[in-house]
Amino acid sequence: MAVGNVFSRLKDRLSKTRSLVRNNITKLFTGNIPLDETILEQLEEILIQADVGVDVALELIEDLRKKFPASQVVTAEKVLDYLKNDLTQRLTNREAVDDTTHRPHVILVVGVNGTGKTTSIGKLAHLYHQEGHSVMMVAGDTFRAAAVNQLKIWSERTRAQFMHNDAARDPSSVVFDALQAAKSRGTDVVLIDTAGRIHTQKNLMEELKKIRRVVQKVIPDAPHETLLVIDATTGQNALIQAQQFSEATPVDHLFLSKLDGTAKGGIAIAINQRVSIAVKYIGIGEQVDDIQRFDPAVYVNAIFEG
Ligand SMILES: Nc1nc2c(ncn2[C@@H]2O[C@H](COP(=O)(O)OP(=O)(O)OP(=O)(O)O)[C@@H](O)[C@H]2O)c(=O)[nH]1
Ligand SMILES: [Mg+2]
Repeated sequence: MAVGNVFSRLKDRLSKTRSLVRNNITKLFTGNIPLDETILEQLEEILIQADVGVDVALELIEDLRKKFPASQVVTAEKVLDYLKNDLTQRLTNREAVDDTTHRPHVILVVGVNGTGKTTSIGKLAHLYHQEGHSVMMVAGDTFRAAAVNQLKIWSERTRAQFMHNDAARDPSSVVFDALQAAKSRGTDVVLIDTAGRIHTQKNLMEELKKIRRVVQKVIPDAPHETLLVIDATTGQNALIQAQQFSEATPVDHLFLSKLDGTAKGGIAIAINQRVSIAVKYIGIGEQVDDIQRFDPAVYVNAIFEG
């Protein structure tokens, strides 16, 4: 897809966050309003509602206060433009590693229940397939019977190899078999689905450790990437989840899902500011191609630009 299309699609999918930010700020400034304390407070409220985080919102407001004297009449576009540039300067560009030199390149997908792990695996398979890689999906969620079938459907949609074991209660055995098969077949990318879990569930976190050990038994330097999927619609909870989960188990990158369904899209910015792990991908819908690489500056533009 051409870059321009990607950007307009992102703008479109972020429309809930965009309209919260742009429409409300535009409304504030109808009729040549000076940027006084009342307006600044309302601006702060809008930014907090969009989940950019309280500290980021306060800093932005402080910058606005310094930049524009209280008596000065400003337009909404001027304020939006200032916020966009100010935020862009604050963004941290964390390099998300993109190394697919291993064969197979093993990606372990983890996260809390219902955040979008299985769906995101479908999208990743599509992405890798488009780049010419052969892909294998591994049904490591042996908790729910429906989970295996859900992944199978995604494998059919994306023409990915599919590995499962209906008899296995322990995901490690499926993972072991799958990786051996991937090695002997020369598969490029292996995506391992896992059951949803909360970082405080000791047994389930132990299970993840065991999966990692088994992966390493077959391929010593794997998993090459552990992706934590977090649900943007949970707002500030998503940020807390990212912090707590990554303290409990190794995580390389974040996949921030469901940004299309929320006005809390500022959470991507809050995460960029507060979490040391990079958001690598964003999910912007339920279809196979509703995935984009996360570029913080492009993202801020998509929210603030007219
Ligand atoms: N709108 C929207 N919906 C999404 C996105 N990603 C996932 N979903 C939806 O979120 C719901 C849960 O997705 P799953 O992929 O099943 O989540 P999961 O993390 O695998 O769930 P468990 O395996 O039960 O822990 C489904 O209805 C998906 O269609 C997204 O980017 N946008
Ligand atoms: Mg799942």
